Amino acid sequence: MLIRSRRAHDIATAEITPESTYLRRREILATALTGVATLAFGGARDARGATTPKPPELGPIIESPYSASEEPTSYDSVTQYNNFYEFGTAKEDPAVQAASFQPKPWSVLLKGRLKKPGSVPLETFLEGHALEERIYRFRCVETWSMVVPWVGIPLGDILKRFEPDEDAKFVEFRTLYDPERMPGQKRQTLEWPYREGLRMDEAMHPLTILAVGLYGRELPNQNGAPLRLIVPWKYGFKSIKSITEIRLRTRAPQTTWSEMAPNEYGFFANVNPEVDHPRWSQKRERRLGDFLRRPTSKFNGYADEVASLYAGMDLSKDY
Ligand SMILES: Nc1nc2c(c(=O)[nH]1)N[C@H]1C(S)=C(S)[C@@H](COP(=O)(O)O)O[C@H]1N2
Ligand SMILES: [Mo]
Repeated sequence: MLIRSRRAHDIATAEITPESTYLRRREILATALTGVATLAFGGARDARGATTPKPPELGPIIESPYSASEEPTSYDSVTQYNNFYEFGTAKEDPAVQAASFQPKPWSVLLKGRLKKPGSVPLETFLEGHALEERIYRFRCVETWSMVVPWVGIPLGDILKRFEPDEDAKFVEFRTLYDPERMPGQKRQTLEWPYREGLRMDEAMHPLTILAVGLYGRELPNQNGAPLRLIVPWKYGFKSIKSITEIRLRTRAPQTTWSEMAPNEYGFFANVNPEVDHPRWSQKRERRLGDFLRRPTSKFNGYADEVASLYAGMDLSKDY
């Protein structure tokens, strides 16, 4: 018990990078990016000097009407300031430690309360669906946010193909478990594999997508290649990366962060500036690249679309 709660505390603390450290890193980054070699490679140079080529461009993509109108955060910020504990716990780790990860071939196991379960190769899984670019606001539970041109497919469209039955009330997602390919899993920083969950109506909501790319290219490894969840009205930790298993369930699944620190992270994790995180306020956020903070909006600005899903619930209890 003691070990467990200490571990959860250490990790929860590691989730926040002090802003002074972060701002200093950005200065270093800005200096590194003036290097001509970086530009010649057409890739990004991270804070430790590693150069990673950009992933291949995706085929035809349609623009989504769900896109936000804000200015997107730079490609470099989106791909060099990440949370992905499978590749290290510091924000600049994944860009370096995931560089040699091979996300293909890949298949996703669909199981549970489905009439057509099975193991489906990524390509088959995506067949017949148009790729959409959706510029979404993305808010991490920590004090930072960004605006990302994700490329993906509505999760609901995909689930329908595998025919959920009437008892399907929740969806559970799991990340790949393979410590040889994901070295962070050799350490007990989290209970592996990373797990997340949505209620069925959240999963079927048209804002929820399975993302396979960003900025018109395949997903960089550090952002969850080859496919990850995006639920734009929830905190970033719901957006599980490198998914290998999707299971339809009757009851709510256990999720990684609410298991580690239940008083800090709940199942719903809707962006809610009115409810403080036990260790910091959630009233304001810093857009990556900005200097000043801005007020955080309820449901991350998507209240018109999703507030009705939670009618009658006390969102300070169901956080
Ligand atoms: N498998 C896995 N998925 C994950 C995480 C993780 O550590 N492992 N971190 C989560 C958290 S806390 C955040 S804020 C987002 C960050 O996504 P980004 O790196 O693309 O910005 O990924 C989420 N998905
Ligand atoms: Mo996060």
